[in-house]
Amino acid sequence: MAFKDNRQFIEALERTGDIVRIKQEVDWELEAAAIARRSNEMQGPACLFEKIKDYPEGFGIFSGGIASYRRLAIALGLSPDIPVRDMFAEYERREQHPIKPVVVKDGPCKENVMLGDDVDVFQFPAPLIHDGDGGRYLGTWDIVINQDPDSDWTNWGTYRFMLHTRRALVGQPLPLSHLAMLLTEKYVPANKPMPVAVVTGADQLSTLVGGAGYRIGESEADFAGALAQEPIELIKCETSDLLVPAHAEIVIEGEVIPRVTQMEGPFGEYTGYRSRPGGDGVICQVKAITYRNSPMITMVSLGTPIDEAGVSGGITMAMAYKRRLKKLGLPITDVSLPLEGACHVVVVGVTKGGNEIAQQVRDALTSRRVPITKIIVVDQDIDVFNFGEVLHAVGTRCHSVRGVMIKEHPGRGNPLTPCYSTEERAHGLGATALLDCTYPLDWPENDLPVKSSFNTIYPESIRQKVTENWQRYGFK
Ligand SMILES: Cc1cc2nc3c(=O)[nH]c(=O)nc-3n(C[C@H](O)[C@H](O)[C@H](O)COP(=O)(O)O)c2cc1C
Ligand SMILES: [Mn+2]
Repeated sequence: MAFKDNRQFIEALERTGDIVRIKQEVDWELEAAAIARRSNEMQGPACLFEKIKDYPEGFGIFSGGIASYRRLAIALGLSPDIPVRDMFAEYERREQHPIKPVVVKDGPCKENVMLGDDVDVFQFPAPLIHDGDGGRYLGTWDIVINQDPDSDWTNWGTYRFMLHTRRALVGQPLPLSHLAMLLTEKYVPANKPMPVAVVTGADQLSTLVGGAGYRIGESEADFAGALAQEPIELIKCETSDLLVPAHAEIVIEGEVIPRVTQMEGPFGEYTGYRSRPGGDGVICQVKAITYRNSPMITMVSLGTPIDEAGVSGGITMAMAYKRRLKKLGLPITDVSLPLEGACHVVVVGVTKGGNEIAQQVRDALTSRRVPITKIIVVDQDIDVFNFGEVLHAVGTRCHSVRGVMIKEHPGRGNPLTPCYSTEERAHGLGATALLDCTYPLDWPENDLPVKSSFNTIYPESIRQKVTENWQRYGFK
């Protein structure tokens, strides 16, 4: 079962005790985001802020919707307690069956329509998220929609957008994003404004796919349908032909103006740092705003792990990396990104290891610009989703000379990652350490140590007896 909107999802979170409804008035200026951040850092519940200072009753902020794998499981209609490995397997299965969206004539996002001179983005309680941010962000956990003028490809991406003036937002889609690519390759040469829609408060699965790295020509809406296991309902914009999720809370319709830039940022980034000053951002001239009654902005109070951006990166990057490695025929079991690593640490399980395979994994994963700084390759007896086991392997199986292989990647580094110097950031220089925890292939089988754990060093009969009698022994 999928949730059409955040309102249904919030009800589900209430049933499982995974959300706090905050009725007390909170300030859009830092307070709401600080509360959400603290809850994230305590691995606490999602937050629904129902009364925001300076704003009418009912204009709310919803944060932390899927800031844990438990809540992502709920969003996917799975048991909150499903093992992460099983959730990944189900996600991978669903992703293989994209479902095209359907277009509807009427939808809740049209309950209110603001047009022309009435347009005022300040009428919504856009939060100031971090002290030192360049402005108030209406778009963080959002979907920005644009269209290839030469085909039927519609792109969705999660890109942040900040309030600029009453009728303009400023955002920072990076040069390699599909939005920036369509803008610079198609609209700028034609000197035509590019229609966009900045959607805040779409359902969580649609927003999740906005942040996932699908390929040029692939429509994220089809993958949102895949995850929801039913078509996403879309509805036409008032001022363009773009189609937007019909159950979204707020839709900002606008145009990106070619070659016009304004100051955007700085911002506390997903790496967990404010790692660079503000810079040139694209301007979205707002032409209309449509919104639901009592609209809720979705906000990610981005920062140190774990928040919903980290969870979304954790699962979507693992899927993308696994696809890439499998395509190359590498003997992969599973891929995971420990959430605490802010998408910079990747663990890859292999059925057959050895240095050569580990290096092939590393080369495949770093062939494009990626945030990865550490790649850990483990044999298949290590559970890549159990970071205690992974660290045990790093400590005991990774030879500190033979097993650690470093490599620099000119032009492929992530300039937001603080380990890089100003010089490296300017040139996009990246570096990766490969931690090969696999046993060398030429070691004789009987030289391999026997792992001394309950599951590996006791005969099946004893394990069964112990498990069956567990409570009788006095354990709970
Ligand atoms: C919360 C959040 C905020 C993001 N903000 C930006 C951003 O401002 N600019 C950007 O280029 N990418 C941003 N990203 C990453 C993109 O969403 C991601 O690269 C995605 O693949 C972009 O879609 P595209 O591949 O269709 O361009 C953000 C991701 C998340 C989860
Ligand atoms: Mn895309």
